[in-house]
Amino acid sequence: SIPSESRQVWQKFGVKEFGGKEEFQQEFIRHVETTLARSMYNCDDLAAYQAASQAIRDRLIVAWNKTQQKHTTKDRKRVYYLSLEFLMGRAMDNAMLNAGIKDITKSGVADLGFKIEDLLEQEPDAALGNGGLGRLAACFIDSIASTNYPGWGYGLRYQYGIFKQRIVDGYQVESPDYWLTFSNPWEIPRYEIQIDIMFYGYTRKYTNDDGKVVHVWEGGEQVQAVAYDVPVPGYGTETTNNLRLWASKPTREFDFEKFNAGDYESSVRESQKAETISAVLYPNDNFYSGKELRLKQQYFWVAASLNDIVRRFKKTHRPWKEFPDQVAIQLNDTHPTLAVVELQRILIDMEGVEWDAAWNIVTNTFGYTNHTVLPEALEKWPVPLFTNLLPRHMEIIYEINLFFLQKVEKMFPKERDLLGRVSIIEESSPQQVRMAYLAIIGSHKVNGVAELHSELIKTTIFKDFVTIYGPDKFMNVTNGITPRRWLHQANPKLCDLIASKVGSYDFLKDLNLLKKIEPFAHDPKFQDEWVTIKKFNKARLAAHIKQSNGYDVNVNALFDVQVKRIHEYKRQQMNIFGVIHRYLSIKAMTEEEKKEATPRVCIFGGKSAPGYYMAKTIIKLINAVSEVVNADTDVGDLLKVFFIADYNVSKAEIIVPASDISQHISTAGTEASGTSNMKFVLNGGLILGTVDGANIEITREVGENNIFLFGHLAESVEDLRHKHRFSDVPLDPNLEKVFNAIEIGTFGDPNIYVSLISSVTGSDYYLVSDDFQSYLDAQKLVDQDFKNKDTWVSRSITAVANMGFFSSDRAIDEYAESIWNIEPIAMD
Ligand code: 6GP
Repeated sequence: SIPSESRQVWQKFGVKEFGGKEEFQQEFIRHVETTLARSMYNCDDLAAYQAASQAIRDRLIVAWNKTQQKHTTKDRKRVYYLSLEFLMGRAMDNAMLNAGIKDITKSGVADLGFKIEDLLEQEPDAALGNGGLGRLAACFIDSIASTNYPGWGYGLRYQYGIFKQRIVDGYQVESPDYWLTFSNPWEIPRYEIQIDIMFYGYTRKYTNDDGKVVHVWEGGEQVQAVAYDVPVPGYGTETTNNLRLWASKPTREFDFEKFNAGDYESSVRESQKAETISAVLYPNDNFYSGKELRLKQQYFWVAASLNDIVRRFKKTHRPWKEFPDQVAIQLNDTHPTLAVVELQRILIDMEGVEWDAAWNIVTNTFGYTNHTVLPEALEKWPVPLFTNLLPRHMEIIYEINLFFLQKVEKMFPKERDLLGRVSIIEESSPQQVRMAYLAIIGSHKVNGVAELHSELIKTTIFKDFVTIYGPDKFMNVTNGITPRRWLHQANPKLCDLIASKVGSYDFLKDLNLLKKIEPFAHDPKFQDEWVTIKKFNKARLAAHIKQSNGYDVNVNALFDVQVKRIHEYKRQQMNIFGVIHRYLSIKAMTEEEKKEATPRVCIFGGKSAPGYYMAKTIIKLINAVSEVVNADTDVGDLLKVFFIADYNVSKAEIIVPASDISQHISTAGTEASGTSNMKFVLNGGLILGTVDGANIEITREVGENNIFLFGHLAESVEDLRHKHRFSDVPLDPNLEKVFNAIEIGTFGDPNIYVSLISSVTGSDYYLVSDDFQSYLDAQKLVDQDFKNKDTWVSRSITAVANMGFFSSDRAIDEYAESIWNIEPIAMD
């Protein structure tokens, strides 16, 4: 380390965070002229964005360094959030807000001839996730930093994030998202942190001099993991945590032997193969596809992260049994479940810890969050593939399973079927490793993400495990969202209005303070301002629609929004069928009736997995309906339909604040929580939704008068499905009219929609027909209620006032207290 006399020199010149506007400008120009090697004569918006973000990044790094030093000296327990997805969106606006330098940077760049809005637009989204699960991880790390908890995220640095979506001839077309074209100012490459990761090979065992059986895994393919650190600034605190993303690279650039033998091509092939591991995000949401490369990604990331965590722990020279006092690891769904096995392997094979002691450490370290009950999303890896890729891990899984099943057998000696049901190995052909079971067995707590969902996992997919472990291992932590991005960043005007009543911006840290606006729900002046802001946000979205879809929309119409991944269970098909029903009704109206009707703009957005045929058909139908309806002069302003292409985080920031109504209409029991439902209500939109996921808790908080609920309840779903399978259930008559319209070619070639229609007329797994009438009734109520402007706005205000519970800060406090057992460390 540095000798003490030299430390003074270090301290004298230690980098300080820039304070005022002029210091920011100095830094900005320094980065333009040196980092970018440009000048005021060739500094365009892109260069200005890069220079500004470099200046802000420097500031974050200073705070990051202080935080990490503090956390290391305090030597307290940390949490590590393992997620294969972090759907971060843009970083610059958030960094300015959280660091409290928005005003100085805004006016700082203005003096230099730039508009901050133009610079923000230059940044590509960090789109390293598919949907809910990935965006939740992003909200969570924001909250961990903002509430001063010591915690890191660990993920993969994909070169290609979620694909970009274009609509061609009504169909989704995917193109790659190479988001790293220009260097990424928000990451710090740590080329010195390189970790060797092995795949394949074989295992052998021998007895050492002490008579102990030693297992070795050797002879496999090696790649290297390189760390990239992304600073995560907390809001209104200096705490700046770390998100460490791993990239793969070859251990050797190429094979010299082959090279010298003239086989240049195959000598570089190996290096290309290694880089492939972290190259691309799998574009599936709520769906498991058993690709070997995906399992490789999982192990690569888990092994690198654990190596890092273990190395950090070893520096403290504590005994192994204290590992869970220093380290909590949260598994974001089953994707990181191999971490359970890897930690056991490190302890028993590398560190010589006894099996039982090691297993105790492992189970006290991990917590597992489940995000779905959909059967097609549950990960199961074929044993042959697994054994080939990770032979030693497979052996350890067999052992874990053996000990577990022995325990179960002892507890329930008479229940022979139970063993087969709870075994980690499914006895199919080929056998499969059930990752969720492994995650449960390897963790001390298992949680769902909303009350209903947490109940459902206990009574359905994980029922047997509740019998075995008792109910205390299973709990609920209802999801939340960060108010920094989803209120302040997305809706600064509403934020200012709220602050004028709350008396400060403290509600961005303590969202329960929103309650203070409730007394103004009927205050005409406050209502006026509220409405004006909603209109402004609608106009902002209208401008976007004009640019992307080429239409002018009436901002006085009711904006009805459904944006989320396209999935049959989320029922965008029901929404578009409802739109068709509305279109047919308008066509049948007299001029008098038309005057009474509420004008609507129906807005859709979302990506389909590239291989998901039914979801792609739904997108096509939405676009086909849009084309016909928008061109129909009979309809005029009464109905417009838009599909906004390439829905992502930064588009959500424009769309969410502009809704009057948003739809969260999954078949009851299928949407674990939903988080966009929270975002829309927080921004003053009301929900049209089913009794599912977090809609239920939102209803409880905002009051049932301030939400439009419809449809069958989760408890009836099984019976209804049964009826569809075993008897002839008549199709809903209104839906029948809709199908007739499609079938006679009203929206183009009807052949395209044959399978979509028969998914409903057949088994109707998602109960579209069963819920259709109730859906139309709820829509009718929405139309009527929207006409009454006064009550509508007071409901909107009341709903926002009661959204405090849905801050991700609250969710993180619950995890910290009941699962991680960690405490905040204040930065003074
Ligand atoms: C999603 C759930 O579908 C959504 O309801 C929830 O809000 C979100 O997770 C966050 O908890 N699940 C996924 O995106 C997924 O892929 C495996 O689960």
